Amino acid sequence: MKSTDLLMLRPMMPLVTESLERLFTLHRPEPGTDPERLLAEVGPRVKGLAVSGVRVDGVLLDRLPALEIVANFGVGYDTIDAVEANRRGVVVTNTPDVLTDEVADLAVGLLLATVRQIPQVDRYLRAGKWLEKPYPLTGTLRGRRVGILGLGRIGRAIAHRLEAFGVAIAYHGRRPQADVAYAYHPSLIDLARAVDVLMVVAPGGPETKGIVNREVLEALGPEGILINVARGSLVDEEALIAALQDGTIQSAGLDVFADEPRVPAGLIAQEHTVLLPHVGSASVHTRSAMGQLVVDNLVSWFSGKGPLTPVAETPWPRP
Ligand code: 8YV
Repeated sequence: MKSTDLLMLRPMMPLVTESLERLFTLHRPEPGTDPERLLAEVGPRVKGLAVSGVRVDGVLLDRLPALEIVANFGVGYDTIDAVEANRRGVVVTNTPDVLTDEVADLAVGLLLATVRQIPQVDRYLRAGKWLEKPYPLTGTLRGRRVGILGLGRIGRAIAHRLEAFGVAIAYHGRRPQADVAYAYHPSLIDLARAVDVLMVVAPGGPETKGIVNREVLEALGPEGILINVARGSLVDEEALIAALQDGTIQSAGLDVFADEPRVPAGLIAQEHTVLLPHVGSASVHTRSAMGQLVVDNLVSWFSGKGPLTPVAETPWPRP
């Protein structure tokens, strides 16, 4: 394996970089140098690509004719054209399961923080305002109906946690799931009408771009809370800003944005939003498990044992 050439175009966590350097011939651009030069030099012999947030499309794949596998750090792989990779016989892997509980915990925390205004209350105390008067009464989770957009692994883990909070749970996804008792809504707008909390946990990419639009926010209504821990691309941010400004919905808790790390000023200006810098999986424990799974996928592949966690578009064994 040591003679196998791997490429890492952007820095990844030390656990990944150090393991791959030990086991393979890892190529990385020197800090401050143009990755283009490295690509021209080693691209033709690179067999494995380790990525986090790097766009992998036909243009990049053209530069990597010997590529066999793309190992993505993250369960979401909307930055990778997996259909195109499959067409070229390149396997794509992601990091499912190891982050499910962490992201679900964060999602529930973000919901509680948003509905009970926990960050705002903290700011209130620090500003010394408690000495003047108590913080105003907040909204509540009591009696709420929660809709989950995308009942995949993370969506289910969120629903499972929310059962303990005694809230009604419903969902929308491509199809109803036989093994859950939650109410299924065949369209997102129906789900939004039926609930007052919408939790976005569906994959990003062209199919889901902007599906949480003005109509959906109107259907969610003036008591409505939007929570997004998936991808910013699912939400029409302009429509969301307008909906928060004019009271179409009550508030939003967002861990993800359309153009990270840039966050629209129109969202930052809203005191009733809770905004997090994409930290759903960002604990030492879980990021280490994700990094290890990136390494393990590459090791398994180059040991001839196939990928451990191939994505749906590049099934293994090949059909
Ligand atoms: C990643 C994520 O850690 O897994 C995903 O899809 O969004 C995060 O858990 C992040 O994309 C890596 O920076």
